[in-house]
Amino acid sequence: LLLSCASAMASPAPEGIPADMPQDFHASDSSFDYIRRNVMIPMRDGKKLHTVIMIPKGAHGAPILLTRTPYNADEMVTHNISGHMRSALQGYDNMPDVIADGGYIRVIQDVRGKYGSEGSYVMNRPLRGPLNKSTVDHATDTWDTIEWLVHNVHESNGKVGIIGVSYDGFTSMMALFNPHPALRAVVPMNPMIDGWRGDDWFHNGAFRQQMLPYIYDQDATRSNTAKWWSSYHDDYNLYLDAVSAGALGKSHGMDQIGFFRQILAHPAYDSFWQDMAVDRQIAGYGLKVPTLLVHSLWDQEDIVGAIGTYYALHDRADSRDNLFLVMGPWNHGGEIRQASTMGAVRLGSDTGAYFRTRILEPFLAHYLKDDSSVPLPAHVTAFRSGRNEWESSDSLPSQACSPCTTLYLGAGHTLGLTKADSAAGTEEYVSDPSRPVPYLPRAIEPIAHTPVSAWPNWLASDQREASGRTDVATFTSPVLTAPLDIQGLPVVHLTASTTGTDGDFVVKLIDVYPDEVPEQPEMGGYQLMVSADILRGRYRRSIEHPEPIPANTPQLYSFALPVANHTFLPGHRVMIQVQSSWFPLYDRNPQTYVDNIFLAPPAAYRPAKISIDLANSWIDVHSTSSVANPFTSPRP
Ligand code: PG9
Repeated sequence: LLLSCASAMASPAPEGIPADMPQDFHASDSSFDYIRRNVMIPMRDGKKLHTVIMIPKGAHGAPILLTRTPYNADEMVTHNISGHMRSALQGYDNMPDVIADGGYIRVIQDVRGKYGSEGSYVMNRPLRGPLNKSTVDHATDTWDTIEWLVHNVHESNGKVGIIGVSYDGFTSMMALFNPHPALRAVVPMNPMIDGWRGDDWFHNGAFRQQMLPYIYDQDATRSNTAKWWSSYHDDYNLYLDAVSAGALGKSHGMDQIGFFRQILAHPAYDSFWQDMAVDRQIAGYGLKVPTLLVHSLWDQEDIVGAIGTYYALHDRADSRDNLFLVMGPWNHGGEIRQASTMGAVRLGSDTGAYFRTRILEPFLAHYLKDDSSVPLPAHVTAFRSGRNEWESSDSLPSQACSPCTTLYLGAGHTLGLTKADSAAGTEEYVSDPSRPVPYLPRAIEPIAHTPVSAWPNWLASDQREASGRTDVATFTSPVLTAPLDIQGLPVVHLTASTTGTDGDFVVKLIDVYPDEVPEQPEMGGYQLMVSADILRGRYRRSIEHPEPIPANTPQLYSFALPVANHTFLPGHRVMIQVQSSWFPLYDRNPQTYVDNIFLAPPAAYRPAKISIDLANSWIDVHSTSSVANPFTSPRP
């Protein structure tokens, strides 16, 4: 008897000595304030997805908050090993104050093909259709998961919310297609929606090459055991020496990775990207479940997703009641943390806590806790930077600029409300691909795309280094005497010629602080980007069908910048900067037209002289200022 008992407890001993490790170790959790279950949930195609379920002890009739992730479910709930659910939920994409204090059952699932889940991984796996001929996608996997949860988690009230940042915001969006009836609330935070137009992979056709390490780590192995390597301390040199993003990826063996091959094969906005764009898909489908989109105004990774989705839906009468949006002064995912500053900018209060307690918690309680008496937030809640105030309204202004203030580029590096005449001529600079404009000042910190670097806050970094370069054209307004309040999407109307046959145009709308800021001296003269983006010139007429730029011939480059909700305060100035590289975040444009920039040979990279036609260049901003001319109105 003794012998058989011992063999039941220990692992078999094929090597002649009993192993120390049991077959299946259970952490002792009698003192914990939660129960943790690790389950494999079967999907309709027979594959099982690894899912961690954290149930507050004694829970009864509690709602479920689900997150589906490619980032390791186990790790996300064991960041701090602790007997307290509040501490265990300190890891990535968790909010202990909302989830643990709110009494939710927390469920985190590895998406198929990642970490503990079976099946194969496909980056941003498309919905079933032209790009996915299988029987499963994230929509079916979510449906199957919720079906299992409501039948097997007896402590729940049968109501499920799905929530997550970025990729986990993308998987949250996917739950909206043929949603399970138990799905009652969806919260895509900084969701990855359109990888070509402005989320992680490209912005208007310019490739975000510092995503290569992400693709390598995520897509080479199931559990991210192969790690990106570099023999450079400074990414600027790494990417410059590699010549093109395609060459760098290939030198790392990335042509073994399916998604890298797809990127190389689809530099333009063809059907591959169009059919993957979730805003286009949801626009055709409608919003059937209450959804709170969360947007960060300084989102360095997915600055288009939430707003693109909002605009895709807000004209559909059947979707309006379910559509909620909050936008705040955050970087990517900043809303789930303490957020009383955005980089160097002080915000006057913890805007992350405001979002969680005033918007997210009531939204979740209203739909998930049988308590419809909790008042809902407004359909749109937006932080107004500059004034540092929250505003609420029924909707965002339409994408057409009305009422509109036009900021005209002028001679002598000026910016104003009067259109320059043809005598103003051109503003010129030489863009040299052998010395591209860095997106961060290199002398302060080598540019590295790692979480410890300046990356998370770079969109709010001081632009004065760039304004002093001869390859950046800078236009500055007079000092404001009244506030200039802007809202919505600024639209660039830039007319320029180049001596090359291709080229990029980066346009930045900047708030220049007064030379002296007594309450925060280091902000004196600070140049804060309020909205900025890049357009690859070959896509100026069609993002689907690129074409060369005729050399020395003025062309119109018109594109929308990311949404802003900002007040330029009296004493500040408005600045616009124009440049032709943003390196190494974006791959260099060789400035000589080649079919595929990923494969551009070294000889194609040539300097080009850019001439901006001042009489035909401006930015339209949707303005809510009460005064006609904030540069001349008497100071209030
Ligand atoms: N921005 C990241 C990402 C999302 C989707 C695809 C690729 C990258 C993220 O933070 O998850």
